[in-house]
Amino acid sequence: MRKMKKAAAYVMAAAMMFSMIGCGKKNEEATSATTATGSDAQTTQAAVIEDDGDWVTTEAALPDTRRFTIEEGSDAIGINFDDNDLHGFTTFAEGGVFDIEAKGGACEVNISGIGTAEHGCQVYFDGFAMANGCKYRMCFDITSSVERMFEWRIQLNGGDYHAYASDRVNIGPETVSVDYEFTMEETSDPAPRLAFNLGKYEGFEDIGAHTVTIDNVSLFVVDGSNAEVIKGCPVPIQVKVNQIGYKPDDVKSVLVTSPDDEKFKVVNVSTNETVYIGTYSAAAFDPAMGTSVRIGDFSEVTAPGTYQIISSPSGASYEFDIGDGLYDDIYKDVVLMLYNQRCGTKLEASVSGDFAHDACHTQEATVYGDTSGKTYDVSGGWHDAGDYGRYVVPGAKTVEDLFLAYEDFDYTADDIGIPESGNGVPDLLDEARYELEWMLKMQDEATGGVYHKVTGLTFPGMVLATEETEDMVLAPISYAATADFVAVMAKASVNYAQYDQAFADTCLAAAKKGYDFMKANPDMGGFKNPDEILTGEYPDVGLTDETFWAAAELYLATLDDGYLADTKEAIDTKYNTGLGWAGIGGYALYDLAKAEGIDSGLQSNAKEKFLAVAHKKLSSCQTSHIFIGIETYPWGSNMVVAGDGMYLLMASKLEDDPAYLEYAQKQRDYIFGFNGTGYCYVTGYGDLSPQDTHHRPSQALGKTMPGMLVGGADENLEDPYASAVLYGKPGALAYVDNSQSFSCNEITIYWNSPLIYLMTGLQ
Ligand code: 9MR
Ligand code: ZN
Repeated sequence: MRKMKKAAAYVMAAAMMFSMIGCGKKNEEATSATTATGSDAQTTQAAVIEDDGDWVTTEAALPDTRRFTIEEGSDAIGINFDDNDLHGFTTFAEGGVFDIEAKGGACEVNISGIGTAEHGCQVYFDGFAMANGCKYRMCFDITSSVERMFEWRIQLNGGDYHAYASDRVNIGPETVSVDYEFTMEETSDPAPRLAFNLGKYEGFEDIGAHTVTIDNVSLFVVDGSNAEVIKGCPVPIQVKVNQIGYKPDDVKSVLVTSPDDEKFKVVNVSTNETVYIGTYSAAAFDPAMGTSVRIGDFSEVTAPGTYQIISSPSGASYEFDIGDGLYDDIYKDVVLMLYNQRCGTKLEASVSGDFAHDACHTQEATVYGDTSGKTYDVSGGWHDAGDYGRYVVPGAKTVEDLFLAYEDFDYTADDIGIPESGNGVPDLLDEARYELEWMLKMQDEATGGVYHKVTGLTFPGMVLATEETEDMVLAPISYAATADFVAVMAKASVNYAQYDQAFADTCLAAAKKGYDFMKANPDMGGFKNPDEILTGEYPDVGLTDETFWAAAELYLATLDDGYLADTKEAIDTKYNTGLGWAGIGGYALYDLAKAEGIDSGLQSNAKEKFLAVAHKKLSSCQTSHIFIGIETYPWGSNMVVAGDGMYLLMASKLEDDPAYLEYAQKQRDYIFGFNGTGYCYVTGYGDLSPQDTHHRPSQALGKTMPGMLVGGADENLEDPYASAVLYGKPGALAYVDNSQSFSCNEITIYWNSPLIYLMTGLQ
């Protein structure tokens, strides 16, 4: 396997390399004979072949979809509200009570409460760019029905939200015309935010209801002569492969996102010799890619080595390997990522390197809305994602994925490198137990219900975990958290029994107690953040799958008739059959389908239902131009792709069809570079991988933690940075490697976990 290398000018290098390969080079030695595993590789396939010499490679050029150019004497923002339209002006609140309206040719802000911070009432505008070296003039007119002070800012829209330019201004009934000239000294920003902070300032008490009117907002380019050209997203490489590599016997495909390439060759990088020439499939237009794509097959190349595809005329792919054991290092890092996300404990430098830290978030938490002052120890568990919240719902999904990887592949490795390695318990179970011990603390002793999450009231700045010292708050008990808790605790009682019977008993008792809570509260509905809690919500209104999963796992753990009856009833209701954090019915179906010695009608019903979904997924993969199950790209699309790969592997356990394995590998290939953007979506690996993730430890330290799977393409452009730089991109290309883009470039425990399952199964 190959760790990340410096991405060079591959296309050019490839073109030069070709001239070195030259025509008519003699077929000297074969690059390799058969593979070490004794696969059926044939010497002829790996042999150097005659190059036909007819190769043209030009630099790929996709249209530049940048939205913003700097034109001297023009407005980067120019809005006068004369048409009574807000033109994208909108609000953010932290405790503030207010609204905005375009009225009388201006933007009117009606405030009845200023909230708890300067940005307690914020009016903002996104959708412009700021270029380094450019001289701007910020102008607007403003009045307020009462005398007050406020601050306007043009700020980084993420991270520490620091201002590029700002000023505090006293306003009142008389119109104030702000006119402020400045030069953008910092790195160009394609997606800053203009904010009017009309909230609470120190020494500034609530001033009662008032109206602020904003008009004639202009950010004028005074002098653009030194302005840097703002770069859009890099042009994706046209020729895409799995950058980590293939096992000798894998079906191997290359994707070219251009209709013009007819043929490609596979070149051994260390010898510069061509080992295979292939022709592409016919061009097919792929709407999600926004272009025609062609597929080349080079499965015949089986000899271990490092290769590159040269495609005519689109150029070269990144390098990739063929061989065994290519995934050993990346697998470890993908698993260790969970260790690195551990909360409430010291992270050892021997495991975490630069990401080691002392125990974080050890402060006791209060229950939201409880004024008694009672606090609870809910330390432990994994940080969910780029934020430090600990949420039961996605935590349970992660634990289940680890359980399945352990169960389905009998994966008992005890040497992954966590502190528990070598303790005689499989590391995947040790890692899962870290979350389970925390989840046990999240159960309310009195009722058996489970608190939805523990976080601060708001997300912290981009600080280290030990620096989030805000009060911890337990969000209300939710039905989804309780049901997910029940399911994984019930399963834990089975999986840990042979290692620690006492722990297994604790888990089962907790599961039963949680189930009683569910029975007593069937109509709780989905979780909603209380007004003051602004951290991740994980809302889910469809709870039939959660009910089903909880009952099924309790039945499997106990074979009790009561749980059996509930499971039988639940399995025939309508529910989501996914493997997500919200739709989880697939887990229930699968665990029943693969179980032995259970009610046979239930088992076959589950198997039939699970396989029906798997058949659909398989056929979506088979009809997809790029062999993947998804057609649309939601937030966290990489989780769905990894999850589809997982689904296919699970199906292969229930039904014999080699296509399952082949297409599970295709989902893997997508994750590692066989995709629209050409990114290997796991940090630290491949030639092109995310380097600027939305992940507080990485941002605070200025380096990227390895082994993290990012969310990936999100066609809905769900953050301001993405909407600025990805505007107009087709869904499969809607990805940007920037920490401000939390909808593309965040990481989570439950995006890594299906990848852990997939990689465990494919190794
Ligand atoms: O992964 C979640 C995604 O499916 C949702 O669309 C999104 C918005 O609700 O939230 C994502 O989860 C985030 C969570 O709310 C807070 N921690 C970071 C998660 C990943 O972005
Ligand atoms: Zn922590």
